[in-house]
Amino acid sequence: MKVQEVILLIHVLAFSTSHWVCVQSAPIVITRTTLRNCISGFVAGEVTSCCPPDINLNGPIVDFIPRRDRIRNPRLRVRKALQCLSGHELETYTQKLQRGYKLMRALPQDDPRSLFQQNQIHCAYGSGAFMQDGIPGNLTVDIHSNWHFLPWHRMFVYFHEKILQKLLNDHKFSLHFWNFDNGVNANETDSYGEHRHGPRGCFKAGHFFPPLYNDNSSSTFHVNRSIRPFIPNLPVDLSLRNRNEPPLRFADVAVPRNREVMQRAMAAGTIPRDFFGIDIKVGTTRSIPLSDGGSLEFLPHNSVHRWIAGSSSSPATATKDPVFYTFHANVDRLWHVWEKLGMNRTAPADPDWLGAQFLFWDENKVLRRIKIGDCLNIEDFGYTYEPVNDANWMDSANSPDTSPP
Ligand SMILES: [Cu+2]
Repeated sequence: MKVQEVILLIHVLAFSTSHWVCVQSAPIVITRTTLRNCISGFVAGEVTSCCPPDINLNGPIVDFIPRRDRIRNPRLRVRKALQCLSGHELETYTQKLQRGYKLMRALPQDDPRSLFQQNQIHCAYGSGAFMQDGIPGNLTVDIHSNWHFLPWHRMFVYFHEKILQKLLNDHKFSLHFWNFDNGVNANETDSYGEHRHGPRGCFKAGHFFPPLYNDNSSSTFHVNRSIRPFIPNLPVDLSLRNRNEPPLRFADVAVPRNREVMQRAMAAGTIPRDFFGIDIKVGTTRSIPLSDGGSLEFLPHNSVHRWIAGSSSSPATATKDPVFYTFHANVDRLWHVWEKLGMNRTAPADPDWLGAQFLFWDENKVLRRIKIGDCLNIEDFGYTYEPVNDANWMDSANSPDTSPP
């Protein structure tokens, strides 16, 4: 064999080897078998028990069709900033939200739409209760600290919102968001320079715990939180790395620090891993270090969980608190805002991310199968976000004490 032929053969072998490796890699796909094989999970030092009841595992599995909502209702629903609601609109929204959670709490515990089961599904996906199908080694699935985080939570909040719509008999109901990243009041905008999206939308600081969720006589209340949400005029602290840190950081300290955290989280762009987190595929072990998550998940998302504390500190219990869903609507919005910032900020093109599939129960208790590749455009779900001084933190300078470890 001539030298050139040997070189050619090496190239062919190398190509087919890399191709073979490529064919072997596969996205995480959750099936009915995954749900049936659910085991006890383990998270935050505790064993969890959050598998779905058998009663919910039969019945059809229906594919989520992107744009179906859009075709039925061409007008996009608008998820608004809670701090910008006022007057009649605030009154109506408060009544609806409280009624929605009252009904959700009153559903039987084995109804997948009950608040109890909404927490169970997040717990199961987030505590290693689901194992990867069809491979040896009992490898588990996780939706935190990796690239599943943003799309999985987009889907979860979407189905949660559909359940509220069904319970309220109002298909136009939108789950408004806690605009925790926005510490700029209208009368303060000048001191922070120009705004990227121009003077439209709501300009009001949204960094206080939403009062709508703090009324202890209402269904939107949750008892197991730290004292922080109850302290008047205390902004959320997006730089919180330890839930036991002293609770008091008033606006003069918190606002510049929060802006730095936001700027750092959203500046990530050219490498999808930085914003979305590490990849997890079939055969990849569950990622435990929090720092494996993307920049938006790491800080500010994890810090808001720590700041609320109590149930919010663990994936096994965080979704018992109705504030979780408005908080995560804002995380979802920030992913959307990040894409609008441009400059190579695009989603991963890896087929093992795009092809990953999850199962959720919809508003009719039907299991729905949804792929990450079908959830990249919020308008396909029929909703959009109110512009609210988006990205006002992009002009913030970084300081060393908010940098990741
Ligand atoms: Cu979560």
